[in-house]
Amino acid sequence: MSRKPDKNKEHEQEGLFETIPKREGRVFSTVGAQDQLPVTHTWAEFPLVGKSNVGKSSLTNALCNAKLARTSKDPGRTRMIHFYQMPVNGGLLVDLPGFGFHKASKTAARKWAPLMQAYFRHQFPAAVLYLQDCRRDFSTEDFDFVESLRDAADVWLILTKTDKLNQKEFSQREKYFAGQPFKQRFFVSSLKPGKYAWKKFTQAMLSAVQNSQIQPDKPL
Ligand SMILES: Nc1nc2c(ncn2[C@@H]2O[C@H](COP(=O)(O)OP(=O)(O)O)[C@@H](O)[C@H]2O)c(=O)[nH]1
Ligand SMILES: [Mg+2]
Repeated sequence: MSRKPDKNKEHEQEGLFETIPKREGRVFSTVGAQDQLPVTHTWAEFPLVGKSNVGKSSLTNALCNAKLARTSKDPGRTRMIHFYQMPVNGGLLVDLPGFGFHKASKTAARKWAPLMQAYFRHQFPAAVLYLQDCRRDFSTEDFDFVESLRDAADVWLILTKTDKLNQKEFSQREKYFAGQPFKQRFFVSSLKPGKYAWKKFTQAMLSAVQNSQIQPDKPL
């Protein structure tokens, strides 16, 4: 009797770090003001954007194979822009301050917003990683924010905390997000790197890093 292949099991069989070498990333720089933004022309840069607590720091750590970014149950802890060097040549992750629902004071929030705007004015991301908890629907606030990001770069939808879904919920959420306007969409879990669409996601990042290093003006 032949058994139907189990979709989630297939994902499980994907190697843990087939695409990202099992070396550790490292801190590249930490920036608290606009004039401290680093010059990164020779790097492919991936800013992580999303609400506080969505899993930006956890994803950074999972992609860097190291505990570099502070994760927290207390939303709104990241007040600076943190640049991390991925364990692949030329890839940078950028942990941006989370937006919305933070407990910090209004004054502090006003101070971070210009820093985020300055980031998108000065840097040229290979792709913006827009993180969304896979259990949550999009709000108008999310859509407005995504639309404003599209001017800066390609926006990839990264669905976090996929490990929280059972198989039935997983297919429901797949359907929901398939109806949303994103060219690239990946279900991931930072607790279980290697599962779900981890491999596709890391491969897409590696391709983007390689493409950004091809300089067409340069004679071969
Ligand atoms: N189950 C599960 N929890 C996660 C995952 N990613 C992050 N978390 C948890 O969500 C909380 C917020 O994560 P954090 O990375 O600090 O979010 P940030 O505010 O966007 O940087 C922490 O308690 C994490 O342990 C995931 O993939 N699966
Ligand atoms: Mg964080």
